[in-house]
Amino acid sequence: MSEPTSAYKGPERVFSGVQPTGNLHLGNYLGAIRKFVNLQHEMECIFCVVDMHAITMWQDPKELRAQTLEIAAAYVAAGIDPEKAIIFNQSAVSGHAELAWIFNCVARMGWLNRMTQFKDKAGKDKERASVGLFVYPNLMAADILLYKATHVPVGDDQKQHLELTRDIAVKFNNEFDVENFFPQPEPLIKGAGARVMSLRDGAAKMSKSDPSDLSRINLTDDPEAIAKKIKKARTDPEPLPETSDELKARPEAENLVNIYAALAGTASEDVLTAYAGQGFGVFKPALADLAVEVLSPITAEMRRLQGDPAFLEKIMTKGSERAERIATPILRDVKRVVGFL
Ligand code: AQP
Repeated sequence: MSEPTSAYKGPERVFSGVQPTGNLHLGNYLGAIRKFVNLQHEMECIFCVVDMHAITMWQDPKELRAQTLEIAAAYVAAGIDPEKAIIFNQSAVSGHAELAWIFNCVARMGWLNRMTQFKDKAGKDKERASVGLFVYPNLMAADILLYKATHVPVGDDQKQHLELTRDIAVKFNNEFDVENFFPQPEPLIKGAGARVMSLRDGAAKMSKSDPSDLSRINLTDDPEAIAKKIKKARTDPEPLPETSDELKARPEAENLVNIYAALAGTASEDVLTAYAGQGFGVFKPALADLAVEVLSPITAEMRRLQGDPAFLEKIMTKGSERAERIATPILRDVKRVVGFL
């Protein structure tokens, strides 16, 4: 486990979240949720369904509620033990919003102007984007630092936001002259699943909001859908090479090899050792079998849990009470440091 780089002496704690914006996919699973499952055995973990982040883009209220429960179901179905790790939804703990406001006053416009995700999501018409979408990274910093989390498992796309969180922590500590009050949280990004790309375009990340359902494997897909999407995945006519270096100019092929490696828990080199010289006619069915083997039990358990919303709501209520107990004294200290009466 990598160490947070500051001299922070508080307890080690993990925080991460997933937005309830629908179409939970293989990238969310390999880049984030699967890491959560492993980390719960190593340190105290807080896993959030970040519904306040979700509304930075329009969400239908009824769907938002259903999708919030879907993420909770995915967490538990993937193997997170709600008795051990804390599972809750962000809006249930008001400290997230309170600390985000303070960070809105710590972070600089110039820092946020550099955030590539805002540029991607706002698109060409930035004037029509919500203010919330612009200050999203400050809320993310608040999510993490409200619990003084030291480790944050995320996919590669969140690297820049994590750097901003660290900058906010440092600026707060320096400006208010409270050395090591906030830790500088360490991103946990590395690994074969850190950047799962679209099945239709090796240059774009697999994403919930991609209009093409063929671009992603959803955690709700049945085995037939998974096999069909992998069969239709864009590739090239060349057989698989012997080394990863030879895949560099073949992003779609590289993506499928990386997905196989991540699902199998092995290195891309090992996948190439097994499949070098084979074409996609052989590799794709093997990948589909593996994806079905790993994902089907999770999908089935998700469906079962979604049939019992009262159970999921109970987990979240208990989780939010546990989260609140950690956050309350930290937020009280923050307010004292800032000078609020
Ligand atoms: N393609 C990906 N590969 C690896 N990790 C990924 N993550 C997302 N996409 C990939 C990681 O999943 C976690 C939860 O993501 P999120 O729900 O907070 O939102 P996001 O990053 O905006 O994910 P999407 O699916 O791509 O949504 P849209 O389409 O709305 O942008 C994070 O840890 C993220 O890094």
